[in-house]
Amino acid sequence: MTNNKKVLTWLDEMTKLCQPDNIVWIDGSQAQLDALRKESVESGEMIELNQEKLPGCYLHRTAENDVARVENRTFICTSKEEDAGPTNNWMAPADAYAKLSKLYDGSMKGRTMYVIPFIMGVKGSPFSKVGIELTDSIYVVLNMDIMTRVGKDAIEELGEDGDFTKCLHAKKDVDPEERYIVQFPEDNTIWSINSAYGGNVLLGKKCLALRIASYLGKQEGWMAEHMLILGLENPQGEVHYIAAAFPSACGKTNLAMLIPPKALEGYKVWTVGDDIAWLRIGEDGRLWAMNPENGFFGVAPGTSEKTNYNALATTKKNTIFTNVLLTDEKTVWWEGLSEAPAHGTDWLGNEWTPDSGIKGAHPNSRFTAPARQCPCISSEFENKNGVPLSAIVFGGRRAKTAPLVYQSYDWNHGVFIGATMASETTAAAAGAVGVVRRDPMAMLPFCGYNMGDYFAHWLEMGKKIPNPPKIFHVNWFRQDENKKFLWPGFGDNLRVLNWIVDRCEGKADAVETAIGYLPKPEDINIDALDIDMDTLKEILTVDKEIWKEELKGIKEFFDKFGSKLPEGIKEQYNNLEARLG
Ligand code: GTP
Ligand code: SPV
Ligand code: MN
Repeated sequence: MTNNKKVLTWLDEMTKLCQPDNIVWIDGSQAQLDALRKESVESGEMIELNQEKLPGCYLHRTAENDVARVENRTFICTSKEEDAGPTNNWMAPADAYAKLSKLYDGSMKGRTMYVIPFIMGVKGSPFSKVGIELTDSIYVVLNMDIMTRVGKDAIEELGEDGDFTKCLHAKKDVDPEERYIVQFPEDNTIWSINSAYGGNVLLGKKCLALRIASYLGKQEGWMAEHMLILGLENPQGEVHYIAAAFPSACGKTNLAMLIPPKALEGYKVWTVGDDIAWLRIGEDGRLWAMNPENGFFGVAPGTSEKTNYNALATTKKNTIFTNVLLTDEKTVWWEGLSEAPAHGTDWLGNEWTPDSGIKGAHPNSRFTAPARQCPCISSEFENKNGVPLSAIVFGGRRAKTAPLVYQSYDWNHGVFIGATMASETTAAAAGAVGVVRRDPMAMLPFCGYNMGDYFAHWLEMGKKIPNPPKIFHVNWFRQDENKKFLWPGFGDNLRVLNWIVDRCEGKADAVETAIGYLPKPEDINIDALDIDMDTLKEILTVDKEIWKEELKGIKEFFDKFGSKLPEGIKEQYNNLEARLG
């Protein structure tokens, strides 16, 4: 398919290592993909769903031990350990290559190696990046086809001499003890082995578009962020673009596809992206965002017609479901979708009833769906330059501490707010759920270099953007004593976005507090909402004692970075400490 010598040399080397029986280039044609779908159904790797109700849809079950990203087995391999930093696992590149080469050695004997050329970004955009993933999994091929732009287009984009990210994946025996997700930023290389779960194996996504891309962005003067991008259109037809970083399973897909409540008729939200944003300074001096992905790899549980109609509509055709419940009529179900079916097959493949006492779908079960099928996809989704940002929003799950919304004093203070983000952990990564951890800019698991240098890069970017977006923080997850959410969330989050846009336009007032600008309660529209003024006031209060405790956690986290913590961040810390008194 290509004469690019770099590709051919690398392919030759990897073939010698993995020793597949066959090599198949993915050209992106429907005929080829159809044949692969058929093959995967025949082998049992995928289950064909009810083609009348869910045309082009399939179900895949992963191994029980392989249902989420594995952060403790994810490595950043830079020559110097300090370049990976205190928040990443590190191995010396030579050691990692040696260790993993042994695992890959002969791993594809008796199997087919698929060669998937793909583009992250729109073809022909100066901001796009090409990758090639080698894999022995058809599930990976079919998911990459949805999530990225695969085949001939990518080969053309690459050209005779272009550079690309070298991605190698082998499913091997899915052994959790020998599972590795390894990034070599200095070599533009990713090696993944012994997993078959999305985030660990769809190497264009977190591995390339965040870990490798964040490293490239630092060198090249741009940013790769774990952010959704949405366009908020007001009744006058004006659109403001907002990018928002929330940790995994904290509401990006939901916010990106928000449907306005009845009380706010005339507003409309357009989806540009739901997970990753690449940010660059435009010729007009604003910060522009583009979504490098071509599909959504979304959390299934909790997705319903009521909470996220648009996501659900997106998954009605050409979608791959991973680890959801299979109903007796070969459709899919998960907790939070609707009333439970009386009988079905759970994500482990066992017979299930609502009385089984276990969940029918895994809490991190997912759908992979083409972005273009989304009813509210933005007209700018394929714009080669992306969209200009009015606001950047950070957020997380905090039962107490963080108020519903607040605005930073300026860019540097906004970077500090991002750097001090914390959130309760979710099922998107292996490990305990519900534990508060620091997750700066929602990038803790995805920053491809020293996070201290990453903070410095954010501060540097601020100096170079003549007309930067305003920076905010939101928390949809404040709880009362009975752990009930105090804010209705979902579509009603638009009420908060409206205050944000009004602030960007200089239309709304604010109260100056120790942590930033907060809305006056009466400036948040709660028309026709089942929430009283007292509750709203409660979620808009800043408890100085809780925040003084918070400072301790922040300090402890920052201390890890030693001399890598930028002065600009220390200064912000000192300012906050002083304001809290
Ligand atoms: P990743 O794909 O892992 O990056 O996740 P995400 O950030 O896109 O999260 P997503 O939108 O899929 O939401 C994850 C879970 O949070 C789902 O179960 C949602 O139903 C729930 N959720 C989303 N928005 C809200 C909200 O405003 N309030 C409440 N209470 N729950 C929400
Ligand atoms: C996340 O965990 O933030 C995801 C899912 O978007 S995964 O692709 O598995 O990382
Ligand atoms: Mn994500």
